[in-house]
Amino acid sequence: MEVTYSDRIPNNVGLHDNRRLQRALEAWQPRYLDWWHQMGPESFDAAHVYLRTATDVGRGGWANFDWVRLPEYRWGIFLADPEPDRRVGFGEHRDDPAWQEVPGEYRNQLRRLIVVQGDTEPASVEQQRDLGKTCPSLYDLRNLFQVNVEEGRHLWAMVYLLDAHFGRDGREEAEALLERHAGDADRPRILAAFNEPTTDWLSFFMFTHFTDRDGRFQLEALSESGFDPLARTCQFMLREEAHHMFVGTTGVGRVVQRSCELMREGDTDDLRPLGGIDLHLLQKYINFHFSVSIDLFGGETSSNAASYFSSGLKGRFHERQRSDDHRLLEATYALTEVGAQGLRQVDVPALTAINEGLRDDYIANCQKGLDRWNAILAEQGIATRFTLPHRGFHRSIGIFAGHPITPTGQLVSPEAWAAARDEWLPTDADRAYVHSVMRPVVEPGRIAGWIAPPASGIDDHPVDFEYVRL
Ligand code: BYC
Repeated sequence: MEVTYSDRIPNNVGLHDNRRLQRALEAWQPRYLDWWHQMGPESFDAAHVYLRTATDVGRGGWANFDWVRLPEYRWGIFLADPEPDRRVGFGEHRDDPAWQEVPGEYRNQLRRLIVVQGDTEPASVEQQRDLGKTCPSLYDLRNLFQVNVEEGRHLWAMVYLLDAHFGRDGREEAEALLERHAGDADRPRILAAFNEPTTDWLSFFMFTHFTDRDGRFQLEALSESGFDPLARTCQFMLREEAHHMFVGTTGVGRVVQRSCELMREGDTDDLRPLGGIDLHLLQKYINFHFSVSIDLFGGETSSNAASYFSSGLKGRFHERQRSDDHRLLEATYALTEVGAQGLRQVDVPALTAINEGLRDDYIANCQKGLDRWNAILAEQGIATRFTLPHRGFHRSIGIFAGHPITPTGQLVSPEAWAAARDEWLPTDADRAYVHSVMRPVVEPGRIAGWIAPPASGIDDHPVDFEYVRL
């Protein structure tokens, strides 16, 4: 697919030959830029940021590094190259040619999936709007902006699908994506986790580790879609997404590293007098961000998810690499649910448990991050280990919602849960403390005292490179 980079909207979807679509997107572009000005990173419009920009989908083309002012970033529309003779990989239409146009009977479902996916992208930029003012280093500031501009591009990816394939209601949905806002009392974002503010950098690193990882797994499932333009869009988004999770996993890892150093230097677990973040506080942040993020997978059993799968719209993680019938006509799934005596397992049709299966794959992948953080603790000779809480802990969606389940998976009385809550989840005082150590550090090569420097810089530059020229 040829890339046109000189157009007002860089793209490899042949916009030039589709006047109607080009007009629709060019009409949306100034609204997007207004939204970016009002809701995107505050106070950094004039800064020159060392960013990567996609100019092509091929090797070498999608990561061009250069100095860019944020509002001048070239947000483009890029789909991964088509796969010749691609077929629907699962569900009732398995082995039919993949759809290039929206199948009429699935139009509403498909639009809903694209809108939910699209809604999260600008939401995260809104949530992170104020973070630049308290960056721990220029390296981190640059990474924040890289994540932000790419979430903006992912919004473009979904808006392209809406405009190209859903006519008038697609255009209306594209407008609405700029009208809902994270945490807005009247017009909030669709999914709950995208209405929580991200006001400190520890939350940002946790968010990019846990919540962006939900993004990865949802995009993986959508990249299996029988609707080929959606699959190809998501395939390309996934390349960019990897860096976002890298920012989170290494960011938390650097905090762990610094906390260990402070513990050894001060011979104490109490790091607050030293301006550090103690391990118990980190565990509380893990508990919070993990539980909020697993809510994003929806109900454990869901007729919506079953129908997305049967219709060929949204597959499972690595659908093509699985060796079953890809229809789930007979399969069952051992689901954990809440019984009168505690948690128990029941067999349910696997088709209804699609969300839970994706949540399983996600949880296994989250654990890898914890293993890395625990390896840092081990290297530093610290005996504490981080753990993921039980999937039933602190849930608001699905069968566990509102049940008093401890991080180790015990069903306890509501009173016992409430009494222990502050041991498990960040308190207002914890958050206030984290805020108090968030002071901006903007001299090249310098770093805040609560986090270790990164192991290496970006694009082969040293860590003390001036990644943002303020
Ligand atoms: N909060 O049938 P159910 C990302 C709603 S993140 C509020 O169990 P379903 C990113 C649900 O919408 C990835 N509401 O759910 C990360 C439904 O409402 P409707 C985003 C919720 O449909 C970081 C009702 O409850 N992409 O990319 O099986 C930075 C019944 O639910 C929640 C996607 O999510 C919730 N947590 O599954 C930037 C992929 N959960 O429709 C970006 C597309 C459920 O009856 N979305 N509800 O009014 C989907 O596949 C599905 O919509 C969901 C829900 C998996 C989210």
